[in-house]
Amino acid sequence: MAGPRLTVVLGDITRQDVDALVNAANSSLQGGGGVDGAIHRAAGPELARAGRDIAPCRTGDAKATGAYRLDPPVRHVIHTVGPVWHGGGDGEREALASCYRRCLEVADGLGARSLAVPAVSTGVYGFPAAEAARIAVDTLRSTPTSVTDVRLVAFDQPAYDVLSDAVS
Ligand code: AR6
Repeated sequence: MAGPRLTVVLGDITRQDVDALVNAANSSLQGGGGVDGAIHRAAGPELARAGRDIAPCRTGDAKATGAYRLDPPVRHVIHTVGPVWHGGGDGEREALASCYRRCLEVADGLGARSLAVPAVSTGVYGFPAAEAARIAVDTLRSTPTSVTDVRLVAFDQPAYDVLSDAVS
């Protein structure tokens, strides 16, 4: 299987026309700040209830829920828990790669062909953005999957530049 086509876009992940959104969650799957907060606001309170039913989610793992009030064609939210950056000696890189691998595996299980993914761990969790972008791109390209399109969503111009560099 060829790897998915990777596209970098600038904007809000909740506005992407894809089958599934990836959420940078925490282990409780109950919502939070950043992209997690935005997705929970857009999906409505059903999302936290669904999260509670399948929590906890370990660092490096991913679990899916429905998309509730998110606009079609989005039908699934794939929640992944990135590592907190502690300087890089604590398995952070491996854990981040595992997040992207597991998201593709879960997407395959759902039959999702297009995904929008945020820059997992690069906000509150403090993972250096350029290295995180390289890990995201390398992992998405090297993991066998039926997903055909991955939209890497940057929320601001610096994130867009870093992701564009990693893709090129
Ligand atoms: N669309 C796309 N990207 C966004 C959006 C959005 N609407 N909002 C923020 N980002 P973060 P983390 C970017 O902090 O580092 C939460 O509280 C943001 O600019 O959302 O994995 C969870 O509950 C950054 O580039 O996630 C966890 O406790 C990227 O998304 C914790 O934060 C990730 O930043 C997870 O921390």
